[in-house]
Amino acid sequence: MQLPLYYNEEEEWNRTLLLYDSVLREINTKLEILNNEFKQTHQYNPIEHITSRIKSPESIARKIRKKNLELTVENIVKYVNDVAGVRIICSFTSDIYKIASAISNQDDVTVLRVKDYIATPKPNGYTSYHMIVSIPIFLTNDVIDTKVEIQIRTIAMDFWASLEHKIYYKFEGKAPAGIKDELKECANIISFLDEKMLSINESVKHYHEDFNGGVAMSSDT
Ligand code: 0O2
Repeated sequence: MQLPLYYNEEEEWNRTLLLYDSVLREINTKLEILNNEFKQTHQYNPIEHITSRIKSPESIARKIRKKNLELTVENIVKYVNDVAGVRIICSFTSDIYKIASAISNQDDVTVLRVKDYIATPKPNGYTSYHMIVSIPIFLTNDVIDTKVEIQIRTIAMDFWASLEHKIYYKFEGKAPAGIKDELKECANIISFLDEKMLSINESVKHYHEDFNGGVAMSSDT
């Protein structure tokens, strides 16, 4: 589907899409570099995988309608923060905050908004860390700050969100209370699993430190 924009806005929209495509490339490169650096320094990579997308025209139009706005390029750029979106799937909850701070600390990244649904989950149980950032895109004669939404979550959080999205979609947002309760219960189990996995990982790290320390000591003596 094409966005039903005014005919004279087509060229502007194509230029805007080029910016969104560019910002996804920029953020993906940044993440790849961070992951490689982490792998080299700590012998493990915090990022399991990354997906990115440009929001579908239907979804952009829906969001603009929900905000009671006219469908213009100006309104999309100003009010739809997640036209460009990247989702980072991490191993452990602690990785989420490490990655978020490594991104925020970069000089060319401006953090516009943070929604920490891990510290404060949504009432339905949804957890994830969301950031809206802007990154400058260098064109021939212009530098244009372009927004991208970054969602960071663990494998378990992603598992829940993907399935909840499918189930909820089937009910067109009007899932019966019983289903909602069961989904919430699953979210609690997911959160327990994440905590458990993190704690196992911490124990393994201590075990390694002790073991390596022990080896070093015994080779010293
Ligand atoms: P899609 O298809 O993922 O793009 P805003 O207009 O930015 O102020 P918004 O969009 O509600 O407000 O922002 P928020 O809260 O940061 O959440 C936006 C995105 O987070 C959603 O995008 C989903 O991807 C995800 N999300 C938020 N809540 C839920 C939830 O309860 N369940 C699931 N599965 N995902 C959620 P979109 O635009 O809905 O869809």
